[in-house]
Amino acid sequence: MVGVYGNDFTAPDETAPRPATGDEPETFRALLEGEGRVEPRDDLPDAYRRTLVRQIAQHAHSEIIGMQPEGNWISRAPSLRRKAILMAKVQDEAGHGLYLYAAAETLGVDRADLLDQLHSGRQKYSSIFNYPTLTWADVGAIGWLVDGAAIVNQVPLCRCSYGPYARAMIRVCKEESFHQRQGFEILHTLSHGTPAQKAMAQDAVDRYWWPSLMMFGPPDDDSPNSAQSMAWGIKRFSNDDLRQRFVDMTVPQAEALGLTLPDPEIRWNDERGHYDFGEVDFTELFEVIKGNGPCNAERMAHRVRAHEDGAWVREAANAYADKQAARAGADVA
Ligand code: FAQ
Repeated sequence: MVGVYGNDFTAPDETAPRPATGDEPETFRALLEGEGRVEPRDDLPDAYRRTLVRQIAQHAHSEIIGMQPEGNWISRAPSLRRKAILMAKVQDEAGHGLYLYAAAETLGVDRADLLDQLHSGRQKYSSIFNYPTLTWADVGAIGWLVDGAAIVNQVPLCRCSYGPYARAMIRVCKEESFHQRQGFEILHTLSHGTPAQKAMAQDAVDRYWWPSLMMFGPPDDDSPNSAQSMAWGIKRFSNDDLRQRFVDMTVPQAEALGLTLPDPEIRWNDERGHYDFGEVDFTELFEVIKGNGPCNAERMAHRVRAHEDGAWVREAANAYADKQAARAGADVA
């Protein structure tokens, strides 16, 4: 599929029949085998539902926590134009979180419970948002690399077997595509500016490159969920395949920016038809996931505080909804 995002995600194993996965309703298996969409009304195996809730909730939490690193720069953006664009981008991330919570709710869970699980550390969010944004160039690096990685990961999710998740991803990917270009444009401006601006851009890329590769998750051999999620058509490509895809897409873009990637082992491999690249330090990923990244505590404290500060809004919205329902009831009577 060459999509509107310019990404070609066709792979030889794409149409291979998916393995049957044990005790599943016949209708569910038939849907998967026919590349149909599974909808909330369908008879879903409980394990499929739980896997989707886990992934969609983690994805939603990532979008919401992901507002923090860039939100940190809204008041310090270098021009009104940059500020307006950044505010729109951060607002888009909030919107993505909301579509995703809504998609998770179609699986019978409650958004408030998902947030409780995030706040108590029982559900995860993406490791990438535990790194600090030290300079304005970091906003460019996040747009280019983090949104770039998100697009590579999420375009295949537009064809996820679960309908509400797949449909939510279509708009999310269109917006991420704009985000990626704005990050590229920030870095392009800096790398063609003064030597100090170019150095700032290079430093941001040096710090964000390896954590961006970690966004795709552990290596395939060490990914407990991948095989089942691929068999169910939730994930269409493995973590390592997507990581490679991201490297292949990004290396020429770095050249266009006039910036280098902090990996001396990157080189084109004619035989493989891909770029080779150095080893990712997955112990860092596991440490960050465990809560030991540079900003985990700060991100969670800010999120919990924002949630508590917003309690009055939720109470007011509930009171209003109750009043409307009571009025509607009275009208019917
Ligand atoms: N960070 O067996 P696998 C964005 C966990 S959105 C933290 O391979 P799976 C937009 C994983 O949950 C970014 N945890 O797991 C934006 C699992 O733990 P569990 C978020 C990670 O699910 C841009 C365990 O490790 N995107 O950036 C990470 O098959 C800019 C074992 O891993 C999504 O969530 C990690 N990097 O594959 C916003 C996309 N990697 O649950 C603001 C949807 C792995 O068993 C600004 N999600 N873990 O306890 C996915 O595609 C998948 O869930 C993966 C992980 C690929 C992330």
